[in-house]
Amino acid sequence: MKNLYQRAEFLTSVNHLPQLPEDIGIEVAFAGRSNAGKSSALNAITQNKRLARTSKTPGRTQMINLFTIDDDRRLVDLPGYGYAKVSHTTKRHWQEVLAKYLASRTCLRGLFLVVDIRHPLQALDEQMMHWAATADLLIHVLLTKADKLKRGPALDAWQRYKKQIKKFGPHVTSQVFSAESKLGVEEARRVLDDWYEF
Ligand SMILES: Nc1nc2c(ncn2[C@@H]2O[C@H](COP(=O)(O)OP(=O)(O)O)[C@@H](O)[C@H]2O)c(=O)[nH]1
Ligand SMILES: [Mg+2]
Repeated sequence: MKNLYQRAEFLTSVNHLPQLPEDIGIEVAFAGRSNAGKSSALNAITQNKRLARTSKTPGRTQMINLFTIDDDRRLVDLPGYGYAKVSHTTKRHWQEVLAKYLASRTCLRGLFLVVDIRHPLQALDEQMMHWAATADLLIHVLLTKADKLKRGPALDAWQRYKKQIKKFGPHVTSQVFSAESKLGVEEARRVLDDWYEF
């Protein structure tokens, strides 16, 4: 079957919410700590290595990047959080922008929370999930970099995450993923298909 996300194209980058495109159609946003693997996950899902820039230097994605799938559907790469080397002012700016975006964006259907499967869920991840749950958004947790673990430890980590994320509601889903090995890419696309009503 053809991958519908292959036709994703860069639309725009914005620093402030008023610069966003008109609030219509359906958006799905990817969030996570900087370096968690958001851009790589987007590239794997869209089968486009150059769609979202990936970096070995954490903290580089400091804008909201939007990609169109079609006239009514967009993917959103949110700025990574938790990067120690940015100023307090920058951190506060993005905290406010993320909170406001999740709370006020009407076309936002759901959040893909990208976490490194080797690390426990952190306070800022929980903060994002809390904001998303409060805004009645769908939440899917992508446990990425699973290629870094053997199958057993990866499944153990997934069980631990499931217990931790239960408190954000029974509708929160999660999966094991790897942009490197492409594990779980099809499953992630199926979740998107559902949210985008394809
Ligand atoms: N082994 C492995 N490395 C990954 C994976 N996803 C991302 N990375 C690496 O992790 C680093 C950060 O990835 P990036 O997608 O830029 O993270 P972002 O800051 O969340 O957008 C890069 O060096 C990627 O090559 C994965 O699934 N497996
Ligand atoms: Mg990125």
